[in-house]
Amino acid sequence: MTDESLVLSTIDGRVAIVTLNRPKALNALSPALIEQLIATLAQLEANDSVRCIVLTGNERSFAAGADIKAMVDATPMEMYRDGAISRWAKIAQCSKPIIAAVSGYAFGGGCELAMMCDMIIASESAQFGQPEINIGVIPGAGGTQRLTRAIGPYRAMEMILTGSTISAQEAFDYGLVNRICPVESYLTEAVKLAARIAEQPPLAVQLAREAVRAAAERTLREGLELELRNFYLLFDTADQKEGMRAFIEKRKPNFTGE
Ligand code: DAK
Repeated sequence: MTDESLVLSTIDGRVAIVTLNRPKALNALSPALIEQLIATLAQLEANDSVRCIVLTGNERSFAAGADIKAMVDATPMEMYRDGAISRWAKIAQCSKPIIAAVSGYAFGGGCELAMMCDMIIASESAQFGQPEINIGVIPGAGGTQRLTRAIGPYRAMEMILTGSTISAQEAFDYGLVNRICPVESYLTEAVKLAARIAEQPPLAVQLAREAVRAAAERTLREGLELELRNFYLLFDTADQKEGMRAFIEKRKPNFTGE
Protein backbone atom coordinates (compact mmCIF):
# COMPACT_ATOMS: atom_id res chain seq x y z
CA MET A 1 0.00 0.00 0.00
CA THR A 2 1.61 3.30 -1.07
CA ASP A 3 0.46 6.89 -0.59
CA GLU A 4 0.56 7.62 -4.32
CA SER A 5 -1.83 4.81 -5.07
CA LEU A 6 -5.14 5.96 -6.46
CA VAL A 7 -6.62 2.73 -5.13
CA LEU A 8 -5.67 1.14 -1.82
CA SER A 9 -6.50 -2.34 -0.68
CA THR A 10 -6.29 -4.24 2.57
CA ILE A 11 -7.32 -7.78 3.38
CA ASP A 12 -9.02 -8.63 6.66
CA GLY A 13 -9.62 -12.36 6.88
CA ARG A 14 -11.74 -13.29 3.89
CA VAL A 15 -12.82 -9.73 3.16
CA ALA A 16 -10.90 -7.23 1.05
CA ILE A 17 -11.46 -3.51 1.45
CA VAL A 18 -10.72 -1.49 -1.66
CA THR A 19 -10.52 2.28 -1.17
CA LEU A 20 -10.64 4.91 -3.91
CA ASN A 21 -7.90 7.32 -2.97
CA ARG A 22 -8.05 10.56 -4.89
CA PRO A 23 -9.56 12.70 -2.15
CA LYS A 24 -8.55 16.15 -3.49
CA ALA A 25 -10.60 15.49 -6.64
CA LEU A 26 -13.43 13.90 -4.63
CA ASN A 27 -12.34 10.55 -6.08
CA ALA A 28 -13.07 11.61 -9.66
CA LEU A 29 -12.61 8.45 -11.68
CA SER A 30 -9.68 9.22 -13.94
CA PRO A 31 -8.56 6.60 -16.48
CA ALA A 32 -5.52 5.88 -14.25
CA LEU A 33 -7.74 5.33 -11.22
CA ILE A 34 -10.01 2.99 -13.15
CA GLU A 35 -6.95 1.05 -14.41
CA GLN A 36 -5.70 0.66 -10.84
CA LEU A 37 -9.14 -0.39 -9.67
CA ILE A 38 -9.30 -3.09 -12.36
CA ALA A 39 -5.80 -4.32 -11.49
CA THR A 40 -6.70 -4.43 -7.78
CA LEU A 41 -9.92 -6.33 -8.42
CA ALA A 42 -8.07 -8.79 -10.69
CA GLN A 43 -5.55 -9.50 -7.89
CA LEU A 44 -8.35 -10.04 -5.40
CA GLU A 45 -10.22 -12.32 -7.82
CA ALA A 46 -7.08 -14.44 -8.12
CA ASN A 47 -6.67 -14.64 -4.34
CA ASP A 48 -8.65 -17.67 -3.18
CA SER A 49 -8.67 -16.53 0.41
CA VAL A 50 -10.72 -13.44 -0.51
CA ARG A 51 -14.42 -14.23 -0.64
CA CYS A 52 -16.06 -10.79 -0.65
CA ILE A 53 -14.95 -7.26 -1.49
CA VAL A 54 -15.98 -3.91 -0.01
CA LEU A 55 -15.47 -0.92 -2.30
CA THR A 56 -15.40 2.47 -0.64
CA GLY A 57 -14.20 6.07 -0.91
CA ASN A 58 -14.00 8.47 1.98
CA GLU A 59 -16.55 10.20 4.19
CA ARG A 60 -16.89 13.21 1.88
CA SER A 61 -17.02 11.38 -1.42
CA PHE A 62 -17.41 7.87 -2.74
CA ALA A 63 -16.73 9.20 -6.25
CA ALA A 64 -17.92 12.45 -7.88
CA GLY A 65 -17.99 10.91 -11.34
CA ALA A 66 -15.66 10.26 -14.21
CA ASP A 67 -12.91 12.84 -14.47
CA ILE A 68 -14.46 15.76 -16.34
CA LYS A 69 -11.04 17.40 -16.82
CA ALA A 70 -9.81 14.29 -18.64
CA MET A 71 -12.85 14.28 -20.97
CA VAL A 72 -13.53 17.91 -21.75
CA ASP A 73 -11.66 18.13 -25.07
CA ALA A 74 -12.06 14.53 -26.18
CA THR A 75 -13.36 13.62 -29.63
CA PRO A 76 -15.81 10.72 -30.02
CA MET A 77 -13.03 8.57 -31.53
CA GLU A 78 -10.64 9.36 -28.69
CA MET A 79 -13.33 8.37 -26.21
CA TYR A 80 -13.99 5.19 -28.18
CA ARG A 81 -10.33 4.23 -28.71
CA ASP A 82 -9.49 4.99 -25.10
CA GLY A 83 -11.06 1.66 -24.14
CA ALA A 84 -13.09 3.15 -21.30
CA ILE A 85 -16.08 1.01 -22.20
CA SER A 86 -14.23 -2.26 -21.79
CA ARG A 87 -12.46 -0.97 -18.66
CA TRP A 88 -15.76 -0.22 -16.94
CA ALA A 89 -17.25 -3.51 -18.14
CA LYS A 90 -14.41 -5.38 -16.41
CA ILE A 91 -15.44 -3.90 -13.06
CA ALA A 92 -19.03 -4.99 -13.53
CA GLN A 93 -17.80 -8.49 -14.42
CA CYS A 94 -15.81 -9.11 -11.25
CA SER A 95 -16.51 -12.70 -10.20
CA LYS A 96 -16.64 -12.00 -6.45
CA PRO A 97 -19.42 -10.19 -4.63
CA ILE A 98 -18.74 -6.50 -4.12
CA ILE A 99 -20.44 -4.31 -1.53
CA ALA A 100 -20.24 -0.56 -2.12
CA ALA A 101 -19.84 1.42 1.11
CA VAL A 102 -20.93 4.89 0.05
CA SER A 103 -20.57 8.14 1.94
CA GLY A 104 -20.88 11.62 0.45
CA TYR A 105 -21.06 12.01 -3.30
CA ALA A 106 -21.88 9.11 -5.61
CA PHE A 107 -22.43 11.11 -8.77
CA GLY A 108 -22.29 10.19 -12.45
CA GLY A 109 -19.73 7.42 -12.91
CA GLY A 110 -19.54 7.21 -9.10
CA CYS A 111 -23.22 6.32 -8.89
CA GLU A 112 -22.75 3.93 -11.82
CA LEU A 113 -19.79 2.33 -10.05
CA ALA A 114 -21.85 1.82 -6.88
CA MET A 115 -24.64 0.29 -8.96
CA MET A 116 -22.19 -2.17 -10.56
CA CYS A 117 -21.71 -3.56 -7.06
CA ASP A 118 -24.01 -6.21 -5.62
CA MET A 119 -25.16 -4.29 -2.56
CA ILE A 120 -24.91 -0.70 -1.38
CA ILE A 121 -24.47 0.36 2.24
CA ALA A 122 -24.89 4.12 2.55
CA SER A 123 -23.83 6.55 5.23
CA GLU A 124 -26.38 9.16 6.31
CA SER A 125 -24.52 11.74 4.24
CA ALA A 126 -24.56 9.76 0.99
CA GLN A 127 -26.00 11.45 -2.09
CA PHE A 128 -26.68 9.72 -5.37
CA GLY A 129 -27.16 11.26 -8.77
CA GLN A 130 -26.61 11.14 -12.49
CA PRO A 131 -25.88 14.83 -13.12
CA GLU A 132 -24.28 14.34 -16.56
CA ILE A 133 -27.08 16.35 -18.20
CA ASN A 134 -25.74 19.43 -16.38
CA ILE A 135 -22.49 19.15 -18.35
CA GLY A 136 -24.08 18.35 -21.69
CA VAL A 137 -23.90 14.58 -21.78
CA ILE A 138 -25.80 11.57 -20.47
CA PRO A 139 -24.75 8.62 -18.31
CA GLY A 140 -22.32 6.39 -20.20
CA ALA A 141 -21.47 3.58 -17.78
CA GLY A 142 -24.87 2.03 -17.29
CA GLY A 143 -26.72 4.78 -15.41
CA THR A 144 -29.76 4.91 -17.67
CA GLN A 145 -30.16 1.14 -17.39
CA ARG A 146 -29.15 0.22 -13.84
CA LEU A 147 -30.76 3.22 -12.15
CA THR A 148 -33.99 2.60 -14.05
CA ARG A 149 -34.02 -1.04 -13.00
CA ALA A 150 -33.20 -0.14 -9.41
CA ILE A 151 -35.64 2.71 -8.74
CA GLY A 152 -38.13 2.54 -11.60
CA PRO A 153 -38.48 4.48 -14.86
CA TYR A 154 -40.27 7.56 -13.54
CA ARG A 155 -37.86 8.41 -10.75
CA ALA A 156 -34.86 7.54 -12.92
CA MET A 157 -36.18 9.71 -15.74
CA GLU A 158 -36.59 12.69 -13.42
CA MET A 159 -33.10 12.29 -11.98
CA ILE A 160 -31.42 11.80 -15.35
CA LEU A 161 -33.26 14.61 -17.17
CA THR A 162 -32.92 17.18 -14.38
CA GLY A 163 -29.56 16.10 -12.97
CA SER A 164 -31.10 16.23 -9.50
CA THR A 165 -29.59 14.18 -6.72
CA ILE A 166 -31.18 12.12 -3.98
CA SER A 167 -30.31 11.74 -0.32
CA ALA A 168 -29.41 8.49 1.39
CA GLN A 169 -32.95 8.35 2.82
CA GLU A 170 -34.52 8.77 -0.62
CA ALA A 171 -32.15 6.19 -2.07
CA PHE A 172 -33.20 3.79 0.67
CA ASP A 173 -36.90 4.51 0.15
CA TYR A 174 -36.51 3.92 -3.59
CA GLY A 175 -34.68 0.61 -3.12
CA LEU A 176 -31.27 1.73 -4.34
CA VAL A 177 -29.43 1.02 -1.08
CA ASN A 178 -29.58 -1.87 1.36
CA ARG A 179 -29.35 0.24 4.48
CA ILE A 180 -28.27 3.56 5.91
CA CYS A 181 -25.75 3.77 8.74
CA PRO A 182 -24.19 6.61 10.70
CA VAL A 183 -21.12 8.10 9.03
CA GLU A 184 -18.96 6.64 11.80
CA SER A 185 -20.05 3.07 11.12
CA TYR A 186 -21.09 2.65 7.47
CA LEU A 187 -17.78 1.06 6.50
CA THR A 188 -17.71 -1.28 9.50
CA GLU A 189 -21.29 -2.33 8.72
CA ALA A 190 -20.35 -3.03 5.09
CA VAL A 191 -17.37 -5.11 6.24
CA LYS A 192 -19.59 -7.04 8.68
CA LEU A 193 -22.03 -7.81 5.87
CA ALA A 194 -19.13 -8.88 3.65
CA ALA A 195 -17.82 -11.14 6.42
CA ARG A 196 -21.21 -12.85 6.68
CA ILE A 197 -21.21 -13.52 2.94
CA ALA A 198 -17.60 -14.68 3.12
CA GLU A 199 -18.62 -17.41 5.57
CA GLN A 200 -21.03 -18.95 3.08
CA PRO A 201 -19.97 -21.70 0.67
CA PRO A 202 -18.25 -19.71 -2.09
CA LEU A 203 -19.47 -21.75 -5.06
CA ALA A 204 -23.07 -21.39 -3.88
CA VAL A 205 -22.47 -17.65 -3.42
CA GLN A 206 -21.06 -17.39 -6.93
CA LEU A 207 -23.86 -19.32 -8.60
CA ALA A 208 -26.59 -17.56 -6.58
CA ARG A 209 -25.10 -14.20 -7.50
CA GLU A 210 -25.00 -15.15 -11.18
CA ALA A 211 -28.67 -16.16 -11.04
CA VAL A 212 -29.78 -12.99 -9.21
CA ARG A 213 -27.85 -10.83 -11.65
CA ALA A 214 -29.51 -12.67 -14.56
CA ALA A 215 -32.88 -11.34 -13.36
CA ALA A 216 -31.88 -7.89 -14.61
CA GLU A 217 -30.64 -9.11 -17.96
CA ARG A 218 -32.73 -12.07 -19.08
CA THR A 219 -36.35 -13.03 -19.55
CA LEU A 220 -38.10 -14.80 -16.68
CA ARG A 221 -37.91 -18.12 -18.52
CA GLU A 222 -34.16 -17.78 -19.17
CA GLY A 223 -33.56 -16.67 -15.60
CA LEU A 224 -35.47 -19.63 -14.21
CA GLU A 225 -33.49 -22.00 -16.43
CA LEU A 226 -30.20 -20.51 -15.22
CA GLU A 227 -31.32 -20.74 -11.61
CA LEU A 228 -32.21 -24.40 -12.00
CA ARG A 229 -28.96 -25.20 -13.80
CA ASN A 230 -26.98 -23.54 -11.00
CA PHE A 231 -29.07 -25.30 -8.36
CA TYR A 232 -28.31 -28.71 -9.89
CA LEU A 233 -24.62 -27.84 -10.36
CA LEU A 234 -24.20 -27.29 -6.64
CA PHE A 235 -24.99 -30.97 -5.98
CA ASP A 236 -21.56 -31.59 -7.45
CA THR A 237 -19.87 -29.70 -4.59
CA ALA A 238 -18.50 -30.95 -1.29
CA ASP A 239 -20.03 -27.89 0.38
CA GLN A 240 -23.54 -29.01 -0.57
CA LYS A 241 -22.95 -32.42 1.05
CA GLU A 242 -21.36 -30.76 4.07
CA GLY A 243 -24.09 -28.12 4.43
CA MET A 244 -26.94 -30.63 4.30
CA ARG A 245 -25.16 -33.21 6.49
CA ALA A 246 -24.31 -30.55 9.08
CA PHE A 247 -27.98 -29.55 9.20
CA ILE A 248 -29.05 -33.15 9.76
CA GLU A 249 -26.30 -33.73 12.36
CA LYS A 250 -27.24 -30.45 14.09
CA ARG A 251 -23.77 -28.93 13.83
CA LYS A 252 -22.16 -25.91 12.20
CA PRO A 253 -21.01 -26.65 8.63
CA ASN A 254 -17.35 -26.46 7.73
CA PHE A 255 -17.29 -25.15 4.17
CA THR A 256 -14.10 -25.68 2.18
CA GLY A 257 -15.02 -24.04 -1.10
CA GLU A 258 -14.85 -27.36 -2.92
N1 DAK B 1 -14.09 15.41 -12.42
C1 DAK B 1 -12.96 16.11 -12.18
N2 DAK B 1 -12.76 16.83 -11.08
C2 DAK B 1 -13.74 16.85 -10.17
C3 DAK B 1 -14.95 16.15 -10.36
C4 DAK B 1 -15.11 15.38 -11.56
N3 DAK B 1 -16.19 14.64 -11.80
N4 DAK B 1 -15.74 16.36 -9.28
C5 DAK B 1 -15.03 17.16 -8.46
N5 DAK B 1 -13.84 17.45 -8.99
C6 DAK B 1 -12.78 18.29 -8.43
C7 DAK B 1 -13.12 19.76 -8.58
O1 DAK B 1 -12.77 20.20 -9.86
C8 DAK B 1 -12.26 20.37 -7.50
O2 DAK B 1 -10.92 20.42 -7.95
P1 DAK B 1 -10.01 21.75 -7.76
O3 DAK B 1 -10.78 22.85 -8.35
O4 DAK B 1 -9.87 21.85 -6.27
O5 DAK B 1 -8.73 21.41 -8.47
C9 DAK B 1 -12.31 19.33 -6.39
O6 DAK B 1 -12.72 18.11 -7.03
C10 DAK B 1 -13.35 19.66 -5.33
O7 DAK B 1 -14.57 19.88 -5.98
P2 DAK B 1 -15.50 21.17 -5.72
O8 DAK B 1 -14.67 22.36 -5.36
O9 DAK B 1 -16.42 21.29 -6.88
O10 DAK B 1 -16.28 20.68 -4.40
P3 DAK B 1 -17.74 21.10 -3.94
O11 DAK B 1 -17.89 20.51 -2.57
O12 DAK B 1 -17.98 22.56 -4.13
O13 DAK B 1 -18.74 20.37 -4.94
C11 DAK B 1 -19.55 18.46 -6.20
C12 DAK B 1 -18.77 18.96 -4.94
C13 DAK B 1 -19.45 16.94 -6.21
C14 DAK B 1 -21.02 18.88 -6.05
C15 DAK B 1 -18.93 19.10 -7.45
O14 DAK B 1 -17.51 18.90 -7.43
C16 DAK B 1 -19.46 18.51 -8.73
O15 DAK B 1 -20.58 18.88 -9.17
N6 DAK B 1 -18.69 17.64 -9.38
C17 DAK B 1 -19.01 17.08 -10.69
C18 DAK B 1 -20.09 16.04 -10.56
C19 DAK B 1 -20.45 15.47 -11.92
O16 DAK B 1 -20.92 16.21 -12.82
N7 DAK B 1 -20.26 14.16 -12.13
C20 DAK B 1 -20.52 13.50 -13.39
C21 DAK B 1 -19.30 13.55 -14.26
S1 DAK B 1 -19.55 12.81 -15.88
C22 DAK B 1 -18.17 6.19 -19.55
C23 DAK B 1 -17.95 5.87 -18.26
C24 DAK B 1 -18.30 6.78 -17.26
C25 DAK B 1 -18.82 8.00 -17.58
C26 DAK B 1 -19.06 8.31 -18.89
C27 DAK B 1 -18.74 7.41 -19.89
N8 DAK B 1 -17.86 5.28 -20.62
C28 DAK B 1 -17.55 3.88 -20.24
C29 DAK B 1 -17.91 5.65 -21.98
C30 DAK B 1 -19.15 8.92 -16.51
C31 DAK B 1 -19.31 10.26 -16.71
C32 DAK B 1 -19.38 11.13 -15.55
O17 DAK B 1 -19.34 10.71 -14.42
